[in-house]
Amino acid sequence: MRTRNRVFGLGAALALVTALAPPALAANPIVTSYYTADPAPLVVGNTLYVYAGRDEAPPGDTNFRMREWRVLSSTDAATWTDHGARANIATFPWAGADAWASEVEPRGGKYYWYTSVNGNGAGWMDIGVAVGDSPLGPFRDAKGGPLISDSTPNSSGLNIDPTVFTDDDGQAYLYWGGYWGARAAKLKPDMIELDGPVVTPQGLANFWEAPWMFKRNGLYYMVYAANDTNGCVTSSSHACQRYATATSPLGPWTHRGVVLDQVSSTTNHAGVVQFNGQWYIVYHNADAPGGGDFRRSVAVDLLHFNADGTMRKVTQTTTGPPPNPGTNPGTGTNLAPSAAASTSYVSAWESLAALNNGGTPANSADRSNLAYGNWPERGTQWVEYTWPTAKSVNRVSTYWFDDDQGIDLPASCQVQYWTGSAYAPVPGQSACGVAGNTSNSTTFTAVSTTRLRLSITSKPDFSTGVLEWQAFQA
Ligand code: FUB
Repeated sequence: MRTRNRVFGLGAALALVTALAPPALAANPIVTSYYTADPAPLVVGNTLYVYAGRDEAPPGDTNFRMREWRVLSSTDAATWTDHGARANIATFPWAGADAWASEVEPRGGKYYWYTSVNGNGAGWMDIGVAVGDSPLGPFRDAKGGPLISDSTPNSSGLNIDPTVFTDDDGQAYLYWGGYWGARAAKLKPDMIELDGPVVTPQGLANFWEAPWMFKRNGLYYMVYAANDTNGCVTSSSHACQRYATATSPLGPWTHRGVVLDQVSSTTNHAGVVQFNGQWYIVYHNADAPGGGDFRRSVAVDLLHFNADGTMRKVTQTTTGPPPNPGTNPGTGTNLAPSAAASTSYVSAWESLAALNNGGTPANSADRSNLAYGNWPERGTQWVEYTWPTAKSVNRVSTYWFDDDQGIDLPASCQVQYWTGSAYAPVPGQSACGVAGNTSNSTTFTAVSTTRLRLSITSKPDFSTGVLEWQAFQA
């Protein structure tokens, strides 16, 4: 255990540790190396997360083969980092198959992952809840059994496709359903129990499955899959996305029309989110090479509203949306996710992956998205990003780690770059800030380099650490 002010006599062996960042992906579909379905977007800080199932059906199979839920993230809605599977059927010991559509809802610093999963009890699909302390987990079963099952009074004919919405007053609502049976219920503040009866929402015309709820300018919106041939699809084996609005969260709903036409897969499942001031629709299709109805792929496109609050029909693209890094200080095109991180030293129980995993710390002691620390080393240590090709960089942002034990805020820092033959301070750099509980931005004259280094000098008797280090494209 580390203790502040304790003197440690360990040597300062220099260890080079390299953690390869996950691959960055771009354009639609946003992943083509495997198949993804049923996307659910979530914005946390300056990061857009997408939670999605994985289609594992071999070519020609006509069943869903789905065993895990995966996470992708982006800081510009155009370039994606794959965080792999973060939950699977085994997350729910009472379940046995069918990792279908899911959605994550934050509350009280925790992240609740509502999933469609085939329980081992009577009936078919259930809704389970996993919980984690960060958007990337780790996630564990939050309830020990289904939140919704066929034995839930007034449940849907197919208990799938949860969407959870939390209103401004803190009341959370669960909507779900398939086989034309939309259902809704309030959730208790613990997010794992219903607070009152299951109701049948009114006005969701031609509802088939896949509800997604959000609020904009005081108006509630429900986007959902429909499969009628009355302006929706050419054949009822396909689906479009219709939407309805309401002035209260449980309706009644007023149908407004089709927002997303049928896609290249028979199923059509979407989520809507605002990120960096722009609205997006995240959905799936069958457009990846070798794709099909059971080999689907997630896509992202722009979503536009008219002045009266109605939505314009989405233009489905293969390019995806343009990069939207935002305009707030601390945002921009962050090149860190595409870099490999290395360091002079990392403590065995801490992680270099913290540097560029897209975490948005709540404070300098928040290690919910991992923390890099170099205890028991003192003096000057460094962390570094390496890119396979030269990048033009003119700003970094550093969120320092302070565990109130052996790791403290540094005494000073300096940003350096590889000139091709040596490390040199980046030219014209502004003060390298060492404040806690905030992002410290350092600007400099743009350099073109394959390696950017943050040299960190500790206070006497302390080591140093970093929660997130961003490097921005010039
Ligand atoms: O992915 C399995 C099921 O297909 C989902 O739960 C539905 O929404 C449909 O996309």
